[in-house]
Amino acid sequence: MDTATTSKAEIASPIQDVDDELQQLLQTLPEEQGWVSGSSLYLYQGFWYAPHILKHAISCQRHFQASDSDVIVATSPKCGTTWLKALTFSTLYRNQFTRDESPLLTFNPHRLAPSLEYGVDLNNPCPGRVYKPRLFGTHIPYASLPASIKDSDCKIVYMCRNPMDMFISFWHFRDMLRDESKELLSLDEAFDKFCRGIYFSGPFFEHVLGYWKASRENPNKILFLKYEDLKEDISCQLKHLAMFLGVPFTEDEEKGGVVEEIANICSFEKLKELEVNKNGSQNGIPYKVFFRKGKVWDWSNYLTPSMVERLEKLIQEKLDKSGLTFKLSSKSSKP
Ligand code: PAP
Repeated sequence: MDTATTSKAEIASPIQDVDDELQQLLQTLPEEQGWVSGSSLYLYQGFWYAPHILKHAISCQRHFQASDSDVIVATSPKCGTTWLKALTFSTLYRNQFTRDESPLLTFNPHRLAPSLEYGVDLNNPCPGRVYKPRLFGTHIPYASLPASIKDSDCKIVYMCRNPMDMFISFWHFRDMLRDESKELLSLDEAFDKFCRGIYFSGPFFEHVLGYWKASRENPNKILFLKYEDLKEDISCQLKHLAMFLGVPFTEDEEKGGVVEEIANICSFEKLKELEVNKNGSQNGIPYKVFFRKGKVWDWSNYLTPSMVERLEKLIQEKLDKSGLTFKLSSKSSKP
């Protein structure tokens, strides 16, 4: 893999046309109150968006041109996006820097694998240099991805997480980001909205199933990963990821501990303690909010038995016959 310097001739994301239409479009879309007072969500193509994200998502749908070599890290929010970006970046470009010079030590993973629907500058996606192949992130559901992503040979790595932990992570995330003058829905109220699919990027099951089905139809294009599996055996999952990306670890690399080095530098404990992630920020979002606990099954500290029952029923109903299961505790694999 080579690197190239920034070329201004590459496509920019022309947001102006969408800006002009957005207000009119919003008036035609179903609207719901978000989880924080004063915020609104709009239903576009079956999924809920905040207006500023919808604007970029539509622009991306219209203008983003994927290359066959691109890699897209796709997730539903709070399913391990930051972790997967770090792992994919470190695996793809591992021969371009030594471990102690890794850009991850000075840049948050969201800077190194910018998200399409947050207004990425395609002329200058990464700090300092353009890595090839290009690496982007997205929360856009499979059905709404730009046609060029679906039609090209670019690869998609999707990661999901059990919906109970995802919900708890998201509720805390909204709390950490909230302006002090705004109120967050109670856990009960937010849970009800979550179960009805109303949060940015929801509904959860439709998001996950869109990528799940696509990955079953085209396993060479879409790799489907689960947060819990990475927690259980990161080395095995990293090797799988590298193989899928077409950059398998060599025998020498495996013997030399490269897999473990990457797992280590991308670990929650390591990333959380870096200066950039403790004190840095991007677009007004402090990076520290992306590193809360990094644990599996934290939901058991928050959800009541009736909440668990409601979500378990939903899991069963939505995933029935899909072949997709979630590990909800150290013992179970549901449905
Ligand atoms: P995003 O989709 O908004 O980018 P994302 O990175 O998916 O967010 O969510 C953060 C969650 O991933 C947090 O989970 P928690 O609230 O349950 O703690 C965060 O702690 C966890 N996380 C971040 N980095 C890592 C990592 N390196 N390893 C494991 N989990 C991580």
